[in-house]
Amino acid sequence: MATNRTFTMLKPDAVEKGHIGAILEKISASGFRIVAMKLTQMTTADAEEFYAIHSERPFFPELVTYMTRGPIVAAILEKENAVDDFRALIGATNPADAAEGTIRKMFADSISENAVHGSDSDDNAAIEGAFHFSGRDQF
Ligand code: YYY
Ligand code: MG
Repeated sequence: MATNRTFTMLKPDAVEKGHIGAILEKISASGFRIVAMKLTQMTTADAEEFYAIHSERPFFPELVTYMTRGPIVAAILEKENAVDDFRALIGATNPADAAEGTIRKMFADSISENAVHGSDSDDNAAIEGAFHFSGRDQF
């Protein structure tokens, strides 16, 4: 499988709890190269657009409030089989269902505040990376 990219966010709960360093350490130790990264904060419009696919779901208002309440770390990661391997590293959406050793199992408390985002396809990785970074930020 060729080297490719995924997109991640360390979400507001992870940043608030001081887990940026520990999560980045685990990401790096798992073989991902950080291609682009920044601390930023999403506006309501940003979060509504980023999660537009979930706009009709009952948890959507809570999701937008959560994702905008404080800083996040946005990053583009590179590795062979990046999308699938990163989804495996973060674990199930609900940390209660996530395997031991996964980032959500280690750092998340609930399905609604689950510490980290990982793209679910190569197409969405490209869309989500472009949402947060300009062409000049990427190399
Ligand atoms: O891709 P992933 O983050 O694992 O889950 P999605 O089904 O795409 O949902 C996005 C986001 O929405 C999830 O990370 C938390 C939140 N959410 C929720 O609060 N309650 C749910 N029942 C499902 C998802
Ligand atoms: Mg998803």
